[in-house]
Amino acid sequence: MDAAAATAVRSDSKKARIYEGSKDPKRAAFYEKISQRDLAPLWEVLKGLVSKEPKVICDPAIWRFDEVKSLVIEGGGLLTAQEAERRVLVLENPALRGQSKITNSLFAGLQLILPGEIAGAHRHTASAIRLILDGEGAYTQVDGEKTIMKYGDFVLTPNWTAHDHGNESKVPMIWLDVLDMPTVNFFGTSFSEHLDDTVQNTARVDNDSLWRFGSGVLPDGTDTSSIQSPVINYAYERVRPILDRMKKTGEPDKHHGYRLRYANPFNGGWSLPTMGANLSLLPANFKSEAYRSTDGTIFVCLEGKGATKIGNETLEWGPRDVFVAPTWAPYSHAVKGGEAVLFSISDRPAQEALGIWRELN
Ligand code: GTQ
Repeated sequence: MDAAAATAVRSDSKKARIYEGSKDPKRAAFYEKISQRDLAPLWEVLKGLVSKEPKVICDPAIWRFDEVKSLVIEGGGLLTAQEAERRVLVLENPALRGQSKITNSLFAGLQLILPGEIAGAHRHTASAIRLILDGEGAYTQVDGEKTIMKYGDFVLTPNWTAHDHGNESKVPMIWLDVLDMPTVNFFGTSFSEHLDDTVQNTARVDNDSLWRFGSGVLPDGTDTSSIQSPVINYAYERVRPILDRMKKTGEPDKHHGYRLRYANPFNGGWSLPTMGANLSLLPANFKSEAYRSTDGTIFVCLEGKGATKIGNETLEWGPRDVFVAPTWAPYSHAVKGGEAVLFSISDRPAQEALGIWRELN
């Protein structure tokens, strides 16, 4: 196409009208002219691009388990896990409907596996975590390691690991999936593939990785260079008592209570490079001081009851409820009655790796 033809095509397109609204006719004409060459005036948009403080499209929101469980189960009557590949109801941030995002960088959903069902093996560049919320006894297999999942377990399927799920128990199982898909897609780096066998050839015994790497030792020959944790299931029954030990021996942090971090045992870093998770014990009637950070955070209540004020909104939560605090929104928790346990996850490791994470306390 010669230059004149290209200009003609472009002047037909909507792009040419972007800055038509400029009040100054000379500027408007200039914008129109440069638009023909796919150019635009930075000065019209600079304040939005380099804002004084984070400006994100993301609302505080809560999904109360008791209200959504019946809908998750109802979805189970519409199609099989196999048909769906992953039968998940997406937790869509109300400000980001239709984008499959709970925050700007993360996806979350509630996955259902009915007794006898299998969600076949696949792998993708997006990393996933599961937090088990309802039922007991279904498994996830990750690169040949099978783990049976129970309430509160934190299960990893890191980037490009083969994974499938199956339910050999007698009850439906529901868990929270959190994936970094929006992050991976932001970079345009999504790859995936289906794997032939629906069930992987399990070469390793159940919870092999926790046994190998969860006791402060390293078997000879272990390659410890991985930036993703080798532990597939941080079992709640092993992690939860650590919070009680912290409570017996120290004071709660004014923002986060007694909090631990799910770590990569090879290097003490986060369990995944794109998503970081914590578990907090908030003592009875604890009121946290307001806190804000640049990582929009997904919380899940595992025990107890309370309310979290996020900006001007207060969200009341109880066990299995999922709620989200947007980037840089100040939040504070108030426990109602006995102690509460909150799981949380965000994109903090990714922001830290890029040197852009900030907090204010
Ligand atoms: O279990 O592999 O919620 O691939 C979304 C995409 C779960 C999974 C989701 C997935 C999975």
